[in-house]
Amino acid sequence: MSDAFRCGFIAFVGRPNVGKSTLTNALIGSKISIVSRKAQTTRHRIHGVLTRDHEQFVFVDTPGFQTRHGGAMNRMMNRVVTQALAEVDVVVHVVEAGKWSSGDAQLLPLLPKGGQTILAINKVDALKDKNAMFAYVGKIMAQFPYAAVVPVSALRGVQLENLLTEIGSRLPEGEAMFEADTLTDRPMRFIAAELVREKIFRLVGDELPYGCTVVIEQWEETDKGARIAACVIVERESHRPILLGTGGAHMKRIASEARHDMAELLDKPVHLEVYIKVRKGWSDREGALRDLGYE
Ligand code: GDP
Ligand code: MG
Ligand code: K
Repeated sequence: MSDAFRCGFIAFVGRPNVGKSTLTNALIGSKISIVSRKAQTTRHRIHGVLTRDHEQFVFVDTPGFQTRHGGAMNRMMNRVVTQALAEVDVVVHVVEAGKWSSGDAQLLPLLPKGGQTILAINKVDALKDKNAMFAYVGKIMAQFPYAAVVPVSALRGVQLENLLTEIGSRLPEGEAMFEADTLTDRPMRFIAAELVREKIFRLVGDELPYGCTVVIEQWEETDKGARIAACVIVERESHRPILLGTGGAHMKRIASEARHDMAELLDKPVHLEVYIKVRKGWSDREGALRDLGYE
């Protein structure tokens, strides 16, 4: 293997409760290191970045797999997931040692088969019969051509280095995409704004002809929680009711979903206030941009 620096996107997938969150958090560490983007844009939502001497691991969130919707919706979800997974460099399929259910099997058709999918068998600490592991692995390997298999315990921190090595060796050679360790709140503010924008786009994107800009105007964070205020800037007065929805229903939903995501990202309760400002033709004016915190 060459000494070249490697950098790429990694997605963890698996049915609920296998330990995906615990595992990614154990790998990334508790600190959120999402930082100024050096280059390249991504459609993925970034969960966290781990930078080491020879690799930068960019862990991304993929759309949820578990859906209770029927046929057509399911097919569409699957298409979205398949597409998202095809765009990352390494997929880690997380399963639970000794347990294999239909929820695990359902994922198999969606996983990329080009040698970039790794099987992580989590919770080995909880496995009673260690000898059963061999048969368990054999059964799974017969169903999918995984590039590597790594038994781990996210909870106890077992074999995590090994998992990182397997992932790292499959990342493409290339420069780091993110600054290594600038832990300011600026990138977090940027991400928070993006979260609000994403919710707006999903809910009323079709109806907002000029889109909108989201600016985080207040950010107060303690160990116990965060108080965040986001201002949505639209071009015209007529865009305000579109954003609000009947009885403010759209805005409530946007704020509630964004708040949920922010709380998960920051790992603490979030109080989020979202309000709308109309600023005609603001995007044309450089001064206005500076006022709004854009350099
Ligand atoms: P996710 O739904 O896949 O994100 O799963 P979570 O990370 O939320 O974990 C689900 C449950 O499994 C939690 O109660 C975790 O504490 C537990 N868990 C995660 N990893 C391990 C592990 O390595 N060993 C054991 N014994 N429990 C684990
Ligand atoms: Mg989770
Ligand atoms: K998350």
